[in-house]
Amino acid sequence: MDYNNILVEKEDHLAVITINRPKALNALNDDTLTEIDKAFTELMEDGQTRVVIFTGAEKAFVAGADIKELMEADGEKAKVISSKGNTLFRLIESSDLVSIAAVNGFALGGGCELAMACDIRVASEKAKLGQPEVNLGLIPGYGGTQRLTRLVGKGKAKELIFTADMVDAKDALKMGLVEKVVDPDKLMEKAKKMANKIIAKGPVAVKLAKQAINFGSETSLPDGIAFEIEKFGQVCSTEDKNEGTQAFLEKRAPEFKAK
Ligand code: DAK
Repeated sequence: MDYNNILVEKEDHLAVITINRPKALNALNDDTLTEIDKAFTELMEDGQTRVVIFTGAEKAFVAGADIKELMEADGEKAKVISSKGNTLFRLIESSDLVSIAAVNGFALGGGCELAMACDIRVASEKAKLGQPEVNLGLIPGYGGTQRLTRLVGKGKAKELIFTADMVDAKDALKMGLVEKVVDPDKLMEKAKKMANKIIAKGPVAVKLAKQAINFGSETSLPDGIAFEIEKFGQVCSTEDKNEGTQAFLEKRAPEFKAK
């Protein structure tokens, strides 16, 4: 499938989606959201992909929602764009696929929100992240007020959103906005290394662990623990659990079948 605003590469269980509108610093316009949605949905349904890396072409990851398009949108159109972006980001967050944001440069506004909807963020030393919407008289519209608060805490989220300050990768790491900072030339290599490490694990186990972490982060501890018990029971009735435990005892590498 050919796209105008993104590139999609597949290597076995790994896929890379590159947002590719470098002239607009990969800003997310309506067409780009449509293409990401289509590509991601296809990856969810192909029965092969397990990890998706999101990155951006050239100097930006994604510099936000497309400001030109936002400016021109009337109330009705704005509602459509808002609902579309939010639905897509929730799909990425709640999907059984693991998503890694390889943040190569500016991740601002909707770009930071896309990175935060991913499971894990690996940033280049050149990355700059932030939620600068108040500069435009807006507030974050793709989950930024919620996901940033959950990642970095209420005070830091308020500081970043109220001041519109960008943070560099080192500070983002310190506050828990990204999980790893790497040499810019090694960003994709490191992101793929992490992806392949995850791919080598029990696929059902990774999927259920993601579900449990997501569920627990949105509910009370007792409900989260109850959910974990449920998922633990589920994972213990898989062939992969038998293979994993047996392989350990036989001192060999497991051969997981995603069953
Ligand atoms: N949208 C459209 N074009 C953008 C853009 C963006 N977000 N960011 C950059 N560009 C374009 C620039 O206009 C410029 O285009 P030309 O002038 O060459 O035609 C080109 O990309 C290169 O940008 P610069 O010349 O500005 O590059 P610099 O290196 O000098 O500066 C920068 C890089 C990232 C600091 C700067 O471009 C910048 O400040 N960009 C805007 C960043 C920003 O404010 N992002 C947040 C966007 S607001 C909602 C849903 C979602 C949202 C809100 C509400 N609901 C539905 C209610 C989300 C909002 C946002 O994300």
